[in-house]
Amino acid sequence: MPRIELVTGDLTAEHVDAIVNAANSALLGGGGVDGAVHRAGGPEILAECRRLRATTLPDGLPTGEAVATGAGRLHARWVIHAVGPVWPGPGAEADARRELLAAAYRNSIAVAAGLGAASVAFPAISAGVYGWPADDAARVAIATVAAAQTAPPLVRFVLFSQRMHDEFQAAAGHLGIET
Ligand code: AR6
Repeated sequence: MPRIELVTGDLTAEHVDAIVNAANSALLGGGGVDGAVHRAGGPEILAECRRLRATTLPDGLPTGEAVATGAGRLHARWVIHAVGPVWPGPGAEADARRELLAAAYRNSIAVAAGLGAASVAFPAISAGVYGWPADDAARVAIATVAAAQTAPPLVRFVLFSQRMHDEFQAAAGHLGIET
């Protein structure tokens, strides 16, 4: 199990091997973390995303999957673009999509480990524009990362607000995971 750290702050200021971007299937930028990553990282990241779309991912990156690019001007070697699901509202569909949210974390961790990253920083995937409730998003994030078989030794969750940090702290406490 990786060491898990929870911090409040801006993901794009992280000094880690890999930064995970909460992207969308088009991989061509957007708001939230995605906008911040492309703004801070510069045009190289978008150029690489466009190349991926023109070659291996003509239909975009499916929800739950992850793919790496370089990190441009960010203090990282790679950006791992992951696509979380949109919150559908409570009910059966939420249960199905929760698995896709877990997959977004699992696949990002697998890509980071495959690259040989020693550290990876995550935002709270799906918990912004995609509307996933913060407590649920935090539980899925922490439980999935803690269960990862092969993971970088350090996983940092970089939460944008104290409230989100508190949710992650509570989830870790609930699951008995030290941070
Ligand atoms: N550092 C850390 N966390 C941040 C930052 C930042 N710089 N900026 C926002 N957050 P979101 P999603 C938090 O919306 O819900 C985009 O348009 C934010 O407060 O970035 O997966 C994409 O292109 C929230 O807690 O991602 C997609 O279309 C969390 O990061 C769509 O939004 C995730 O919010 C993806 O939506």
